[in-house]
Formats: sequence, structure tokens, C-alpha cells
Amino acid sequence: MPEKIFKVNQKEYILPGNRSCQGCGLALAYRYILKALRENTIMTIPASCLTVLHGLYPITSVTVPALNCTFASTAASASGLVAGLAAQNRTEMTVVAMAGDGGTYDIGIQALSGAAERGTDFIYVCYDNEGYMNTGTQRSSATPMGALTTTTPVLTKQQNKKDMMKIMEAHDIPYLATASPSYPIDLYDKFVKAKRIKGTRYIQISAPCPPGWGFAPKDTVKIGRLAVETGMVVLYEIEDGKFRFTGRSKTLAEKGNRAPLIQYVEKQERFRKMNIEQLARLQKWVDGKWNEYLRRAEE
Ligand SMILES: Cc1ncc(C[n+]2csc(CCOP(=O)(O)OP(=O)(O)O)c2C)c(N)n1
Ligand code: SF4
Repeated sequence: MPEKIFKVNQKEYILPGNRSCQGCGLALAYRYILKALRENTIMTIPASCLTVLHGLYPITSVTVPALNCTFASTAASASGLVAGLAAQNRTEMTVVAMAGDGGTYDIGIQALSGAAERGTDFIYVCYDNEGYMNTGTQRSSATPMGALTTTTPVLTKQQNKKDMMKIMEAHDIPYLATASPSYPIDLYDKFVKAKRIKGTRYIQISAPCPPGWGFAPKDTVKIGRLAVETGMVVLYEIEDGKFRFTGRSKTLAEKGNRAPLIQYVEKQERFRKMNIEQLARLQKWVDGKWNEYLRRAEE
């Protein structure tokens, strides 16, 4: 059963004032994640916008303990934390590794694959802002085709986004989910559920980024909703191998009324050089993924 809004944890774990940009989708998501996970959570975080959001002790704005690790070692450092806490019989603790798409899809994938294969008892969160944003919007393997970045400045990115959920599912882990801060209760429920499950849990969050994607900070929630309305982002979970649409994506799947991709693309500066042919290719890719999910939901 989804949590009702009045049952959501009222406590804040991010204090007022942090170093993220105005309208940062990651900051919104992080607030909801920590509310769902509550106390007894320990984070491990590589270089990223999340490290910047955290800041440094003694002026950090976040109230949970966090380890800053190197880029490639996020999941390995989580394995170390899990082993250390187990040696001290600290069974109340939840270990959470959290990295951007650059730190997950590209640089951290080896350690993540290793930890998932060993069944390390932790939650891995990838916040996907579709680029290396902290260092100025470089292309990652999560950047969608047709987007301008500082490393694809002329022709836009030519390749489709890597399907990281599929890669993680191939590790046969007990729980995977996607989420969006534009749908806070759906996101919150997934973390409440993930906390109760043992083994490796992987949650991927779409994190709209105003400067990197080129939209006004006031529109973050709107852009996140459009991503889901068009099927560019699909909300689902896979529990013990069973696929399930959730939240708004479930309604869209039942009603069959997804919006055309152009409604999402036209609102972001990063797609300003996308041509008709590229838009059609991206729409086809989104439709193909959507049909795959529809088939899986029926299994
Ligand atoms: C080994 C290493 N290479 C490069 C960097 C520089 N660096 C710091 S943050 C960052 C971008 C991280 O991108 P992502 O993981 O997507 O997170 P985001 O910045 O988008 O939050 C880079 C390249 C670094 N700190 N360490
Ligand atoms: S660059 Fe993007 S992800 Fe990073 S803090 Fe700013 S809005 Fe958030």
C-alpha cells in the first residue's frame, strides 16, 4: 500500500541552506530519500554534485554520516562499510551508496557490478541527471541522444542512453526501481520498501538539472513530470524478477495516453540542435522501450 501524505516522516535530514543550484532535482530527491530511510543511515558518496550538496564538516547541511570516496570505488567502499558494521554487530544500520550517472553508468560500474554479484547488503542509488554536471555538463553514457553537452557541442550526442536498469537486473538482485522527485510519494514508498529488503537493492532516480538541461529552476517538477508523461522516464519496480509499473506510469500504461516526446524536448535548451530525424529516432527508441515494459507487465 502506498504511504499516505500525512504518514510521511515529518523530520528533515537536510538542514536549510546547501550548495546545490536553485531548483536542483537531486536536492529534492535526496530530501525525500533521507525522510524514507530515517536515522541509522550511512552514506558513501563519490565526487559529484551530491558531494557539493553535502559540503564539508563542520558546515555540512546533511545530518546523516557520510563517507567521501573516490569515483571508481563507491560500491566497493559500501562493501567495506557493510563488513565493518557487521563485525561490530551494528544490524540497525542501512548502508547507502549514492552517485551520479557518470559515477554509476561509466566510472563506478565495475565496483557496482562486483558488489551486486556478491549480494552486498546495501542500497545503491544512481541519481541520473544525464551528464557530468558538477564539472560543467560533459556527456555520459546516460545522456540522451540529441542533447548538447560541452563534449558534444556541435552535432549533439549521437548514441542512445545506456540501459543501466537492464544491466543491474542481469545481476539477479532482489529489488530494482526507478523514481522521480516529481512524484515524491512513489519515490518515498520505494525507499521504505528497499530498506526492508536484504541484499543489493538498486534505485535509479531521474534528476532534472536546470543549468545542465537548460530550463528555469522553477520548472524542475514540471520537467520531471513531462519526462514521465512522455515515457522518456518510466516509473516501475522489479521485485524478485517481477516487473510492475508504478504511480503515473501505471496509469499511462492502463489508459494508453502517453504524450508525444516533442512536449518534453521543446522545453529544454540542451535539445535545441535536435533535428526532425533525430527526434523521430528518439521517439522510436522511447516507444520500443515502452512496448517492452508493457509486455513485461503482462507476464
Ligand atoms: C577520478 C576522477 N576523475 C575526475 C574527477 C572530476 N570530477 C569530479 S565530479 C565529476 C562529475 C561527476 O559526474 P556524475 O557522476 O554524473 O555526478 P554529477 O556531477 O552529475 O552530480 C568529475 C568528472 C574526479 N573527482 N575524480
Ligand atoms: S548542476 Fe544540476 S545536479 Fe548539480 S547541483 Fe546544479 S542543478 Fe543540481
